Amino acid sequence: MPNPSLENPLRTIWANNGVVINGWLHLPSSFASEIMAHQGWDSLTLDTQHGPYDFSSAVGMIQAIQTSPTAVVARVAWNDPGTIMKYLDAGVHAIICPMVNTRAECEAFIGACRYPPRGYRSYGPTRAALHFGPEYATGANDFVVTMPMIETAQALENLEQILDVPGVDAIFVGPGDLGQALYGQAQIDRETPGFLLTLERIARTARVKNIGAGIFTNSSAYAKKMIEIGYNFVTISSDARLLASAAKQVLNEIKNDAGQAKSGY
Ligand code: 3PY
Ligand code: MG
Repeated sequence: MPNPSLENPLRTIWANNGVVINGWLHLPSSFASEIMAHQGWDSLTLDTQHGPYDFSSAVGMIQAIQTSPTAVVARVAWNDPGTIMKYLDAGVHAIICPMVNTRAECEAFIGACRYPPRGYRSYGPTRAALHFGPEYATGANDFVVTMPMIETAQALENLEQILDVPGVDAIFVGPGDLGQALYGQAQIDRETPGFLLTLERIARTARVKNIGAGIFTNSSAYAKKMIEIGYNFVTISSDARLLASAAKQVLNEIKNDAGQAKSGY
């Protein structure tokens, strides 16, 4: 489904004060990604940091998602310009970058996503220009959405400086790593009151600066709570978890059992 208008659905939803509902992909399968893409998610994120797949599988997943109108996001494995640029050239709409802790790290991330003079992205939009059309390179700086992750104690300390880097479109909170840093234990959908206040403060700080706020959750109930406290990009669960929980549910029903689904993270 080529998109010659170079309209990024994330920007359109945010411009209309909406919330992006994002799915998360851990299964190294273009068919699984294609199935997810046709369920109505606004965007799907390839978690290339923790998903067990390589770049060529990821390209197949991007192609499969782009048989639908769903936007594609890559969560890169690290703040590495070469990898960020490869995913952009492969045709993703947005990059989520883990572990951005300082203003300088954020500047390096944003610069990798923008062509000169706004950054230092190297020219070569192989698949991106095929999919989005020949005007891709001229429009890319305004098209690509950048999302540095806030998921360490240092990033919390430097929140204002990170948010003030020109070109940051939204931050993305990693509650697992942030909980590990603050409480010594990773936990998604944490209800600790102090943690909820921290999440609220992060969203408020971003929204005051007209920057989006994203977060990972494991349930629609927690995602709704995050929307209420100001998040406008919510991830819910993952393809692996959804598969495991649906399989476990039918097995529990037929066996009259109450076993818990197992899916790893
Ligand atoms: C985290 O929770 O730390 C993430 O990176 C998102 O799952
Ligand atoms: Mg993390």
